[in-house]
Amino acid sequence: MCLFSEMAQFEEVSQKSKLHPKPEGLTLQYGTAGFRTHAKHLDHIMFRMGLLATLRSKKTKSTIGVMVTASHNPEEDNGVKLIDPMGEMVTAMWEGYATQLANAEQDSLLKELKDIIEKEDIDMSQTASVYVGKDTRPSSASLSQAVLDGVSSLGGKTHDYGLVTTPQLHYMVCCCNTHGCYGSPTVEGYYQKLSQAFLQLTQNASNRTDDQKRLLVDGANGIGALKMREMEPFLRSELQLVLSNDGSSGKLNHMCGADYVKVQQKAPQGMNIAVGERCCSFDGDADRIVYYYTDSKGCFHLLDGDKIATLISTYLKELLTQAGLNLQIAVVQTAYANGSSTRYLEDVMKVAVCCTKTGVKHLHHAAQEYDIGVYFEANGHGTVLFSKAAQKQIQELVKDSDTNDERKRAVKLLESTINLINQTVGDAISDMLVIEAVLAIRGMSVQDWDAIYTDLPNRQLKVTVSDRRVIDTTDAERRAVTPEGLQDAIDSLVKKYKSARSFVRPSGTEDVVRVYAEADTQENADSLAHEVSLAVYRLAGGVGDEPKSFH
Ligand code: NG1
Ligand code: ZN
Repeated sequence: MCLFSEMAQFEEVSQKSKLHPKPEGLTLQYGTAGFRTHAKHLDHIMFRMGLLATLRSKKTKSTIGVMVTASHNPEEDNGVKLIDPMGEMVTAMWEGYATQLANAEQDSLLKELKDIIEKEDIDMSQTASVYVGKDTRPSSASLSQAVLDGVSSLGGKTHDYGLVTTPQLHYMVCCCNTHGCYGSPTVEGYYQKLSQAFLQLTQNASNRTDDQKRLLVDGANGIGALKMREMEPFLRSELQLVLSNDGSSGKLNHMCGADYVKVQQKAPQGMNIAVGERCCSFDGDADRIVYYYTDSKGCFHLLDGDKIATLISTYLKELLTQAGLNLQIAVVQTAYANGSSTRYLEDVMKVAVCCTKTGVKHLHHAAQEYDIGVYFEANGHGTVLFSKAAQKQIQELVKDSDTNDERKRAVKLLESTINLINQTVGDAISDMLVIEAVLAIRGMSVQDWDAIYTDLPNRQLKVTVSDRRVIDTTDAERRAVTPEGLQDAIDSLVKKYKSARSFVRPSGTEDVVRVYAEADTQENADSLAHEVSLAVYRLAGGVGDEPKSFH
């Protein structure tokens, strides 16, 4: 590009950025899942993320995605996530650039932009393409317009997908950059790919009654509900959805959605649940899902990410055996995984289990190390990754005319399961269809699934300290290295209880220290969590009142 046109481009950025001014002094971090805060602070961030996505696109010579959403946060918040060429989350290096660009004061924006261009040696004459999507928040329309403005001010091309779920946008980006190999980059293409795979799988489940096909879905009053309505006709009544919290009256994520159900351990409001009925909840941008039901005694049963990982990995392992395929399967969890799930997977299922730091990008990376990597956070965000070699072996076996019927059936099921899974990122719609298909094929009720193992009672608490960075952890966040004495204190508290475990870590999304405890009874889990909270409060600079006991 000639110097003159490059200068003209920067002039355009400079002019346009004045329409999206940064409030002086405001600093934000690209956190665990992008920028996230009250929507009123985000206009400049969105414009600048449009700029950064354009640079990333020029650098990678691929289409990049920008999703405007704050997931499970309250409706007043918003946020933005960047999507890399294969549909995965943007790399750590570029997360750093995102923070750098977001926090540049108005008069140094161009300087920071040029700094990134220089460091990454970006050819500014390269074309750029950015896909943009948004959730249903009232603020999302103007914020996504700010992203589009950012891209066009640097001369990038945009495709505005409008209202889509986060995983749908990840899927589009992957489809585009793989030139259609992953599917066609349209919302309709997504529905077609997933529903076809789902219908193929459920053909293997005989005599399902309407009751078995019925599923109650809590859409968190968000984008997931809207997209399920669109997708429903593609499923040809093989799944009979009863949608509630569909956004027609209630507020996004308010007393509903996956995060509410997981943290409160109770059913969402706005849903009429009969005894034993199978229910699930999406979060606000439909990248997380949890299942649940209520028993005849009125007891609430949650089937979280750990139960989902167990169901799916058990099913896949069985198919691999039947297909006679020697592929290594592993489950990736975090320290928040219930101890019972880890024990069941390792001791009974003989599946390799690996533990990573909190945050899906860590799980995603770890899962890429195996032929088949099943990863889920306890909160219901997760998916399954199949290595290229594993997919090739499966596809070749499907075509092999020498295989017997049992092997053929198993390998065809594996092939359809791969097509049903959104491998780019955790996807509530895709995960839901996989779970429904597995339950149907294995003839299992939600109660049978729940009975695979019993969760250890657990409790999660938060402690406010003056600086949460004083806590440093190791061993996938399961042990605290600093402050001195904290880990010793936790160790001696844990010894007082049966089947107990506890750890603490600074949150990556809130200004708190999280405390997790599990033990043989709920009362013991609660006491242990409280005692560990007190240790954090005393040894890590607690502020405000001392943590209070539950009982
Ligand atoms: P932090 O705040 O770092 O614990 C939370 C969740 C993560 C992840 C991120 C991003 C828990 C205990 N933590 O992280 O699993 O989903 O938010 O949304 O659920
Ligand atoms: Zn989400």
